[in-house]
Amino acid sequence: MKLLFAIMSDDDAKNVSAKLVKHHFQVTKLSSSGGFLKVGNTTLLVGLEEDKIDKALEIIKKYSSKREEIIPNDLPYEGMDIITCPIKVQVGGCVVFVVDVDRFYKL
Ligand code: 2BA
Repeated sequence: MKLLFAIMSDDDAKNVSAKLVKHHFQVTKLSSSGGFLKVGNTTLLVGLEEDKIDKALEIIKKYSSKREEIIPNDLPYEGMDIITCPIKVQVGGCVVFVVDVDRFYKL
């Protein structure tokens, strides 16, 4: 058995967790925060058999990898109405550790 730790943004974690559960993975969500930025993130724990790792990684990658999104950006100009100027921002990104599980009990 393996244990997968996946650290990602809170927003992506909601989606990833729902998709993993839909594919019959068991998931535990932990509230965490990065030591460097000190910003909140989410760590998902997934206990799974080795032959399911690729499927879990595929789902995690699909819903949390780094991507660009266009967001509206309101620019107030003096004497004019607010102008909405969309900008590209980078969102998402996930760090994954896969470790061996020595023993697994449900007591
Ligand atoms: P990432 O490397 O994508 O890491 C995102 C978050 O994943 C980290 O948040 C941390 O919560 C976790 N993480 C990454 N690698 C880890 C590891 N080896 N062990 C345990 N947890 C790990 P933050 O610590 O807030 O870091 C946010 C971003 O700041 C990092 O993005 C990286 O681009 C940068 N960074 C982190 N530590 C740095 C450092 N010492 N010097 C320069 N940049 C750093």
